[in-house]
Amino acid sequence: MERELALEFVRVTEAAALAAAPWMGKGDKIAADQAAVDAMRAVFDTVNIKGTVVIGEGEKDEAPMLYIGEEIGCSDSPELDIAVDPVEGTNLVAKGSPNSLSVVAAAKKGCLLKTPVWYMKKIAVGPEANGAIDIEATPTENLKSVAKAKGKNISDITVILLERPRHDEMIKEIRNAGARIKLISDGDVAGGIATALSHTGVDMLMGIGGAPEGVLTAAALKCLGGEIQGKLHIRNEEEAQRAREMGVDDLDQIFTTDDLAKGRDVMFSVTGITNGELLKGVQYHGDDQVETHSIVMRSKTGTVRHIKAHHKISQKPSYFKDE
Ligand code: VTB
Ligand code: MG
Ligand code: MG
Repeated sequence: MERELALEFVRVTEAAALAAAPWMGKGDKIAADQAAVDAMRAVFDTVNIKGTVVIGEGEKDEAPMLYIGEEIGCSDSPELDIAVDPVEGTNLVAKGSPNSLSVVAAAKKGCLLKTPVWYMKKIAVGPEANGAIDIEATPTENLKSVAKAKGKNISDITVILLERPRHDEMIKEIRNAGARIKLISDGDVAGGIATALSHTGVDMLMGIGGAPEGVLTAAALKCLGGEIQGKLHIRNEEEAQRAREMGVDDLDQIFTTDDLAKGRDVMFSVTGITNGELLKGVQYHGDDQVETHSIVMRSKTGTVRHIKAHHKISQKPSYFKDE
């Protein structure tokens, strides 16, 4: 992938964030998502790639989405796999809660895992603890190993988890082990990326979240030098069947960062929608001035760019406006 594409992908996530942000706090997560999907699709259509959407993210929540298999971009090459989540955390936008993001990952064709089921058990860490996690081990064992790798006590480690009844046992064990916990209502992509950015104060992500979100997190962590391990969380025979049909012979397979996002050349762009510890959200300064905050990164070079942009909404196409 030409490096210039990184800037194009920032334009894509900026557009989706700018389209979703007017919906903050309006209680309508579908409208926020639809606005972001439309803007993302429109900007992708101006990018010189032959992209295929491998992750459109919306199935589980029956949300508006770019469709899996949808062709995007306006060129015959390069042929890329594209994974998107136009709004990761639609509830967060609807309520005005922190950490909603717009994200895009890109890699060479065939490199991003097409997730066969909706849920994935995950464990993720930043670069200092790369190599110190094992999804088959207990939370306590993982906490010990990550604390050691980071030169911390377990009591210094902060674990981020989705607040769900399915995590009750895990939460109990993490508390007993003495670590700190940050429970989130949605947004485990933000949680996964946070493990690799020291200013967030998050050391690990654990628990079961969306499988598409697992691939997106893997793409980001690959660029940041972190690690994720995932196992499909299969809830019934129908899902097991679907996974087998999509080529997963061993339903207990451990997916590594490289299995989820293959190859040396992965790009990832993320723009904040609502304010969060990862990124500031879209800021309205009046007088037609709107500010966005994004991070764009490439695994090939390991460059991580923080991009603050000022937009004049009146000079942009209509899909940026709250109509
Ligand atoms: C997570 C979270 C998403 O889904 O993946 C979660 O990151 C997992 O599913 O923002 P449940 O909500 O069903 O537990 C979201 O909350 C929504 O896609
Ligand atoms: Mg999502
Ligand atoms: Mg979404």
